[in-house]
Amino acid sequence: MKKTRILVIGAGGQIGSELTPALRRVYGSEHVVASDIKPDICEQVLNEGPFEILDCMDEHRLIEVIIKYKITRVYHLVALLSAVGEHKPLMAWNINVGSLMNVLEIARELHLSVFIPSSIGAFGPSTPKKNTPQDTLMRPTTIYGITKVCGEMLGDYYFKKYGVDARGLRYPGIISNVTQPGGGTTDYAVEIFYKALEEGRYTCYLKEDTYLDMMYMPDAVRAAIEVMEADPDKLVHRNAYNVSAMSFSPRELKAEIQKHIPDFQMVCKPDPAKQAIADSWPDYMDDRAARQEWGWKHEYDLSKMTDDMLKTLKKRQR
Ligand code: AKB
Repeated sequence: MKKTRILVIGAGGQIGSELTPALRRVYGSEHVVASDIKPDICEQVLNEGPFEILDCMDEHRLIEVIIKYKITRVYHLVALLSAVGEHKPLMAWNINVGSLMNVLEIARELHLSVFIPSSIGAFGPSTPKKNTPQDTLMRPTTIYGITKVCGEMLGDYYFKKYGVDARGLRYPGIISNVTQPGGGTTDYAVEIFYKALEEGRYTCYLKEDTYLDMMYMPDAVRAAIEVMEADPDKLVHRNAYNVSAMSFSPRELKAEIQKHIPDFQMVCKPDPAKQAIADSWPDYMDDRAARQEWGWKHEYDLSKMTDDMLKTLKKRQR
């Protein structure tokens, strides 16, 4: 069997910073090439295996890197997130869809498998909000969401038409303690931990009763590896599995943090643009397809995630 050699595009981003080291532990450091448009990224990613500066819009450079390292699988993690995308729609389209098209075209020619991350952002206000089904109405109202639906469909198209082994997940908001996200609607659930420890207070840009699906990074990383390793014969919904772990509101997250930091205070000053995006997304998804088709199982709930986030960030502050 051909050895798996992986290229991570966007290795310096929120997911890439933790997925790249995890992939290196599974497949061997020399078989996982990290790439990003800039070299000022997390040191572990930069130093513990091959790294290439790569602008994924540059298809010639993409081919060069793929051939140089005999790549067989690409993790395409580059994206402009939901809130920032609303200010830069053309850029969001070009980055989120244009770069994916480059990857899929090369995958078609060189027989690569591709991981395509989708998001709860692919859903819209007409989607059922609670227990959002795997197959349902998808009419997103953000440019980010439109690019995510498009990415899901491109994955299906390249699989059906050309046999490209493209697979993907609909990620909830991801909570992590290595690289902070930027420009997303769910970012509050990360910022709040830093502010709780640094200042003991946080001003939240969403209403306190806004429910959103969330996931802790160790689960997000494991899901990305497991779906790509899953038995292809068992996959029905290849390109966009709902994956859930926990759903909470800012009020519930505040209460959980207060169990560790009793003086922690939070006020909510909703930002109308971000609130409108959050209101158009599900409260929580039904992820039975992922559980049945490839054995998805989350490990972190709200209390386990909060405990680990605070412990890890506190250790790093010392
Ligand atoms: C965002 O908020 O834009 C992202 C996402 C849910 O896809 N974190």
